[in-house]
Amino acid sequence: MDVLVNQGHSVSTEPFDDQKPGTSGLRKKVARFQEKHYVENFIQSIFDTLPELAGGSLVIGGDGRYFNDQAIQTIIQVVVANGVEKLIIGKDGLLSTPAAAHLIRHTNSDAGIILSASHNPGGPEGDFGIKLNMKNGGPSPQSITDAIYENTKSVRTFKKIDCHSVDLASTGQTQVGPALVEVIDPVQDYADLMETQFDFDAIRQMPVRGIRMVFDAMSAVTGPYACEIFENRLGFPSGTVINAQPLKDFGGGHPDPNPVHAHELFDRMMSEGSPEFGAASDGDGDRNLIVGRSCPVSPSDSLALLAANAHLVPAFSKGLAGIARSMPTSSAVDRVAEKLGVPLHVTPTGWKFFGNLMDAGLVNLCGEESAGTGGAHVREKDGIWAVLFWLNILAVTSKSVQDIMTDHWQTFGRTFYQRHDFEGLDETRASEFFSALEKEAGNLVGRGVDGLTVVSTEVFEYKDPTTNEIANNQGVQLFLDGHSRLVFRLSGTGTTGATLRVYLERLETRPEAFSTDVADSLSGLTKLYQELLNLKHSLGVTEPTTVV
Ligand code: VG1
Ligand code: CO
Repeated sequence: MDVLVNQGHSVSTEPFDDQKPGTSGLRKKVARFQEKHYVENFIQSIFDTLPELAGGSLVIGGDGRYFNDQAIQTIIQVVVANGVEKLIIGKDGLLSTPAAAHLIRHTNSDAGIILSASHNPGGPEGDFGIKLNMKNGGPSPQSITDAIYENTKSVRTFKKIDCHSVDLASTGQTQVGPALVEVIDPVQDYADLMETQFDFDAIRQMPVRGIRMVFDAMSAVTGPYACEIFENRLGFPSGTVINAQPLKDFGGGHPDPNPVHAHELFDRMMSEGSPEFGAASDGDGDRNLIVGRSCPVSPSDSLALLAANAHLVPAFSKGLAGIARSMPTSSAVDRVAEKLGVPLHVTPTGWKFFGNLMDAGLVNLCGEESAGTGGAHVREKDGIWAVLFWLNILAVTSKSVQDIMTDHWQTFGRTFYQRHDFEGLDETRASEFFSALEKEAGNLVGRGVDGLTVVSTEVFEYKDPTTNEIANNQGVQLFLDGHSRLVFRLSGTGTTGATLRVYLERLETRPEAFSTDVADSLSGLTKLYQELLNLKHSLGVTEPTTVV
């Protein structure tokens, strides 16, 4: 059935001044996205930037949050009018970010539009977002997002067709004027890909041996993927996946897999008789949290551990080409790379900086302290992939999470790590504060408390080795004596006020100190940044709003 009512026509519009993509796409309050032409302007600006998408094929899907359905119907109208000939859309408009990335590659599509504000809350009062991914599956690089932003400032018309709503509730094909819309099962292809990456036979022995796991889908997009993979294909019993039904408002929570927001999982894993393995993902399925029985694993440690054990999984049967981490991610993985003799790259925050390195074959394992881990299989961070990576290692070593982490620390030392977020700051005040910090960081050399002294400082600048493009002002680093570091940056994903992130890390090499409480281990660094920054004076705050 053809749902077309009218061929494409041009509609006049006025530009919006706030359509600058941040760390991961354009992210705003739902109410902003609901304003007349807000979605249309942004999508048209994508086509004004990349006219070659006309005649091509696009993948579309989102994390199912409030406004997902309406946004997709609007996007269909604009992209078809702009000449896209084939649209591949997840059933019910659902696609996790890594599944969308895989579909782009698997179907040889030209790009993908992913609707998500990731770990930000959803619902009418919550957040919404649009991300553009490229032909390689990964996020559009900075040069493209910058060009799209330039176009949003001057867009005066957009193209659209008029059509009835396309039925996304069942799989199948629909003709929308000149374009073919194919609604597909969002899970199947992705689950098949996972079977090629890991030893499913070995993992299937875990439930047989009585090992239990719990996976918290946080009422977000990974529920259907997790049920298919962990319960149906790997044989973990029904009920292993909790909060499995994707909800438009994620049940009122933040779908952010950290100890604060995934407390249901945490409480379970810290209690007596807990399952042996726990994990969670975020709104759009690209993050992962790993927690053993009474043993949370910091994302930076997880990256290091996966790197050290990559040789155990089929995905890395050809070895590690190289590893990349974002700058604030701890240096735990650096020590693994050094021991393995594998090149290490340090990039700015955000997955878009990893894509070129993977395309060039320079790296095939990447990670961020914010619970993002991924390989070259999709060019995105991938929550379920990381969980399977862990399961595969546990299955073939028959070790517990606690034992495997302890063994790792014995070899490499333990890097204690925390992030302190100061949220809801006044934007002007925060950006003035940060500019001053960038200018004056050098003056902090020699300052210190309790034997911790600032040895050197750096405003992080990154030169992409494949394009020579420079990304500057990517955060301030203070290096301290004794393998400790403080990093400061402003978040690029929030929608209310500004967020200052402070990252703390300290290397501990004395085995008897490995079991120290993380906050205690970092108390000296905490005291140091509070003294150096004098946040009460500069930003009117003293304590972080979130510590993870
Ligand atoms: C945060 C994280 C960053 C991550 C980004 C997108 O960005 O720090 O590591 O890549 O979110 O993740 P920022 O600018 O707020 O610090 V997701 O799961 O939202 O796609
Ligand atoms: Co995410």
